[in-house]
Amino acid sequence: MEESGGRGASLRLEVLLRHLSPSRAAGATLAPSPTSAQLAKEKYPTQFCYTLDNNLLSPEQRHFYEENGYLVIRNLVSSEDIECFRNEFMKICKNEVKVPGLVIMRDISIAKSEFVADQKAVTKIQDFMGDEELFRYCTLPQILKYVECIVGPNIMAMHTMLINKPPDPGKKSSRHPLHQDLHYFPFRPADRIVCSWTAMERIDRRNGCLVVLPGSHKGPLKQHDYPEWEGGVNKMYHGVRDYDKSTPRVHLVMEKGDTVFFHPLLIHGSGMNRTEGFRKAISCHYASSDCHYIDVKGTSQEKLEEEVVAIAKKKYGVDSPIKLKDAWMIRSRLAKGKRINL
Ligand SMILES: O=C(O)CCC(=O)C(=O)O
Repeated sequence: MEESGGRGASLRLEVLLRHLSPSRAAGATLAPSPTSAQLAKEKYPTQFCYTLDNNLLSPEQRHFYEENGYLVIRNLVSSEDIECFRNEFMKICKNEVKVPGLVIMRDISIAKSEFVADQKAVTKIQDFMGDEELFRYCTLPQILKYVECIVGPNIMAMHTMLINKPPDPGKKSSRHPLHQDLHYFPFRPADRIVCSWTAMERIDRRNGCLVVLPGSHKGPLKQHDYPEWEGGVNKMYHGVRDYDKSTPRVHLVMEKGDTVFFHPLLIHGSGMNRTEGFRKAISCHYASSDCHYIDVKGTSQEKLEEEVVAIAKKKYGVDSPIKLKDAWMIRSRLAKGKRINL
C-alpha cells in the first residue's frame, strides 16, 4: 500500500514537472537551486569559522573575510547620513549637545581644535550610544546585514567611536599603534564580534588610513603595552608588543561611505595625518548578545582593567569595586534582535 502510494505520488510529480518544463526528460530528478552558503562551501571547501551561513556574502567575499579577517564594502553609507553624523559631532565639540556617557578624548600634544578656539583638539569621541543621531549609524540596515553574517541575528552595539585624527603636530603622535581590539574587550567568543569602520571622507596614506595585517586574526590575543614613541602616545592607545614583522601590511584606501568590517583579533592601526585637515571615521563594534563576559584576572588584559576602572572611578566619582565587565554592561546597547547575555 505504502509502496504504491509513494509511487503514485512520484508519478504525479513527474507529470507536473513535465507540464511545467516540457524539456525536462522523464525520470530527471528535481534539483533545487543551491543557497549561497552551499555555493560558498562547494567553491571553498574549507571549514568556515569566522562567518555564519548567509545569503548576502558571495563565496569570494566570505572566503576573503575567512582568510584575511576583514572585508571592504564600497559606498555603503550615504553622503547625507555622513553629513548628519559630521554635524552632530560638531555640535558635541561646540558643547551644543550633551550626551550621557560620552567620552571625549583630546590630543596629547598641542593640536588645536577645529571648532573651538583655545581648546585641545578632540581626537575621538567614544560611547555615543546615548546620542540618537550618532547611534543611527549602528542601526543602519545596510551595515547590520553584513554584521549579521558574522555575529548572527541578536546584535549588541558594544563600543562606538567617531575618530577625528588631527593634523600631526610634527611628533608623529597622530599615529595609532598596531593593536588588536580584543585586547580591550572582556567578552567572547572573538569570532562573534566584528567592527564596522566607515570613512567619512576619502582616507588614504596622506591623512592616515587604516593599516591591516591580513590573516593576523587567526593568531592569539597578544600582549599590549604603551609604545615607547618619542613624541608620546595618546591615552589608551596600546600597541601590540610583538608580531610577525614579515607579514605584509595592507593600507586600506577608502572613499567617503566605504566601510570595512574586521575581526577583533586582526592586527591593525593607522598612520600619521600629514594633511592640514582632521580625518574622520565612524565605527561600531558589534557582538552577538549570546556572547559571555570573561574574568580577565591573570590574563594579558588585567593591566588594562586596572586602567579602565581607575578612569571610570574618576569619571563617575564612585569608590565601589567596578569590574571591566560592569563598564561594558552600562555602555552597550541593543542594535537588533534580542538582548541575551551581554
Ligand atoms: O581610525 C583610526 O585611526 C584607527 C582607530 C582604531 O583602530 C581604534 O580606535 O581602535
